[in-house]
Amino acid sequence: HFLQNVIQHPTFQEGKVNVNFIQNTPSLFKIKLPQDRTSKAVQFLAEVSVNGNSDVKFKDDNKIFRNAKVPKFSLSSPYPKGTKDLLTELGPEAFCQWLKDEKKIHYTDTTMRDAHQSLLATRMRSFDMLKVAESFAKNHPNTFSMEVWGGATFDVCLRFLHESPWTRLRELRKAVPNILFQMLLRGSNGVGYKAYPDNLIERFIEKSWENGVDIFRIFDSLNWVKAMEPSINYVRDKTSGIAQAAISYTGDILDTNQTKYNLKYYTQLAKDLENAGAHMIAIKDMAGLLKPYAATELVGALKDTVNIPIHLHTHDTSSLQTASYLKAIEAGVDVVDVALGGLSGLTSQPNFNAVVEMMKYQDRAHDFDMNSLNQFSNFWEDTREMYYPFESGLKAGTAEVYQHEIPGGQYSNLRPQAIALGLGDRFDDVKKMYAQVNTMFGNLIKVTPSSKVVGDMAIFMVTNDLTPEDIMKRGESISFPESVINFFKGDLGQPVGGFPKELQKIILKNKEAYSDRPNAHLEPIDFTTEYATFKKKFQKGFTRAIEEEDFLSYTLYPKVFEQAHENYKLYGNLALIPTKNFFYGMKPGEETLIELEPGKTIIVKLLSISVPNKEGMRTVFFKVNGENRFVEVLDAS
Ligand code: 3PY
Ligand code: ZN
Repeated sequence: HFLQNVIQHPTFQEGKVNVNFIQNTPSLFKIKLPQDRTSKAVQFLAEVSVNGNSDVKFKDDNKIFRNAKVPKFSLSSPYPKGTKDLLTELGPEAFCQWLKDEKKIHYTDTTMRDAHQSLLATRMRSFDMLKVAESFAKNHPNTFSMEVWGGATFDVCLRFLHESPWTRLRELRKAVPNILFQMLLRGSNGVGYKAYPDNLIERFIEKSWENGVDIFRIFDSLNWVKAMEPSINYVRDKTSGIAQAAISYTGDILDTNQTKYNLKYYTQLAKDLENAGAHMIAIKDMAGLLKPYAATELVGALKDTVNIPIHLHTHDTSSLQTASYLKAIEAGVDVVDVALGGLSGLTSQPNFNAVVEMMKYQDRAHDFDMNSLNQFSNFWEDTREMYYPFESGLKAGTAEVYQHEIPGGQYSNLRPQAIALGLGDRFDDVKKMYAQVNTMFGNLIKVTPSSKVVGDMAIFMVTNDLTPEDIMKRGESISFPESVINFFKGDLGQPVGGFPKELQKIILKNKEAYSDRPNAHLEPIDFTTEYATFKKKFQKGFTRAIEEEDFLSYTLYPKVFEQAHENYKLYGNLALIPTKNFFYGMKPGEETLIELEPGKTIIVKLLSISVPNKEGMRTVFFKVNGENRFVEVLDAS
């Protein structure tokens, strides 16, 4: 807009610009923003049609999308009762007892969180989720829970999709009032990559519950119980939801040479988490390393150790994990995480539809209408087409995962990260280096954010052609990535068995390390004054009342929030734009419908796009609800 003002200014057009032109022409900074919702939406469509969406790194103009069909349901019929109703009726303790007594195997559907985080770099938009949510809730109320929030979705939702994660949660809750909602919480790291003040985590949990989360899956990226304890307590004290504490699984308990993370380590960890107040235990197999026979051992041992339900999570990177589910189910696991077929497999969760079929006619079978469940799989398979720029490129299961141990949720990000740094052809080296860095760092639990530290270091070493020996020999003169320095300082907590001392000295140089909780070093948030300051700063430009939830987003991700706010001022609520148009704009002759609010839909037809004029401006002509409109856009190419 600023550039448009410059180009259209008479001084500029007459060619009389001097060095002080910008400084002496304050009117250049008066940016006229489209005011009403329709104009904002049309402005966005014009810009993305001319310049593309900057998040889409390559576009296939010949791509044909299929129309994703929402499985049939009755708008007017009431929602069948589900687990959410049961939790409300029983409360968390009795609910967990009910679950333990259930003979049937239960299923958590991760489609709207981990599945797309792990396959499509977390880009799934609320628009597509909301299309199908009510239908799913009415057709499959016997689903144990839906993981719909947390992990990387919070950040990506704001940063790349320009949506409010809170609005997503609230809208989904309205559409699905009957099935438990689950979120992934990184303990003291919240939904971020670093430690946050305790009182921020506390408020975040309380607000997440108020907006619709029922089950909080709490983990720590180093399996440090001390770091999970506060979150477990906040869920217990501030909500009527379920505190599910996760043991993050790495290595192979069947390998007798691996003594660090053995069966005893995991059972003790589970016992400690039960003692810390967890209502349920999750086995969080983030990289998909829990092989079938190991699942028998682990689940069996955990069942003997704790008195609370066990929930198993895995990623099918190797393609072996359905077998692990079978063994875990035989060993008495209570719930398993699955994703609807179209978004399952590989770095995502095992296939919901196939696992239900596997259990048919067996003692622990859980009845699902397969015809309907398959339609939901097809919905996602068709919808997925629109997200093609974000596919990870992995085409088949890979047993390499047992060597590199890269979490499924990281894999789909690490590849684009490597490509962006010019290491596209060296991704094999990055994977190998990831394993070497893990060994150098003392064999870590690798899950967000500790996995990011290992990834950052691997990329740093490959980029600079460094070997582990180089680091040990000449590390004193190397400046390491910030995330690596902070990690060795203790900013993510303490790893099992401590830090490798020699390497810690090399990396920290003169910096002091500490070993208590990182959160203890952080000033608490002063909610009263900081929220008031925030409101003053941001209320202008919001077409709705600003809320404490916005303040929480800002406190967790200040820069990302500011950028999202700028976008909101320019384009309004982008979550309302259909996905195809959001990523690829419109072609001449194309028509789209935008529902600005229930009952208020605009019909937008793009008529034509002019060639650029001398200043590079294109005029985009539309028909909006039958009326002609045009928008000028600077062609940035
Ligand atoms: C996350 O923290 O986002 C994860 O999915 C970890 O596995
Ligand atoms: Zn996962």
